[in-house]
Amino acid sequence: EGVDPQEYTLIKIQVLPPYKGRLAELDGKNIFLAAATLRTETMYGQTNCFILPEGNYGAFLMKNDEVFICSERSMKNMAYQGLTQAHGEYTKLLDLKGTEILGLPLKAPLAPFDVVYSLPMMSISMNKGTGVVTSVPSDAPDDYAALRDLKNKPALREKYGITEEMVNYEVVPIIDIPELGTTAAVRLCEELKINSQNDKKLLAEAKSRVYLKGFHEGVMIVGPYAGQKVSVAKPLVRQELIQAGQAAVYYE
Ligand code: A2H
Repeated sequence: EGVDPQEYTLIKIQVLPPYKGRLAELDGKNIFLAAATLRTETMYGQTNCFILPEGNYGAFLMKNDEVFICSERSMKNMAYQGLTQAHGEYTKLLDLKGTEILGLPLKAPLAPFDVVYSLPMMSISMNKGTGVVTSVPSDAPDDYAALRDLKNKPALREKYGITEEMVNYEVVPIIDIPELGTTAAVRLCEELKINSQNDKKLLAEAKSRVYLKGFHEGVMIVGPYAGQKVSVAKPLVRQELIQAGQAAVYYE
């Protein structure tokens, strides 16, 4: 961990009932995958949510009797940030393996789809954020590469019980970046000939190229801030989601 605190936005991605498997024990409660993002203004382009299959997650009781699914490490931090029912304490309702929460139907705030799914991603670190990563393949090279792997590899889907329908989502153009266009992550993955989500070095290069340019020169092309710069839209979208109860502030 670095010295500077990282300020994330937790996006509350709702698990749609009826709950199956071990989640059925939580019937009647609102369950959310709590995804940590630095790019709140990109939530208009969500096509799925990523989970580490081998990761250890928990279902935790939060304020308003909501349930968050995330890493226990992040829940320990959340307990000191006013998100749980008692300061410094948290209640774990279930231990969950990543594989148990794949293929869930979800409703993601601001996404243009009625339902998206939780899918496997191998490069998730359980030591940062919540271990839950919301997927915006238009602007995040890692997300595009991982979604493309699932689309192109039936064996990978079968291994995790993912159907073709769960990955049948087109990239949504949401931000125009000079020279990189409206689906910058796709463009860079092609230019750098990134073959899969395992191409770590090339993905790091793609990320650094899209990230800074997107923030400073990107212009929103969807939503209420269409025509405005990303740097302007970001805090506004964030505030809106927090006020609507669809997101929360999270530091680590
Ligand atoms: B970002 P930093 Cl559109 N493991 O959100 C791997 N990646 C993780 C993670 C974890 N445990 N937790 C969060 N992340 C991702 C959107 C996005 C993101 C876009 C473009 C770039 C981007 C949609 N995915 O991040 O290491 C999350 O993906 C590029 C840096 O803490 C989160 O923001 O700086 C970002 O990495 C946090 O990365």
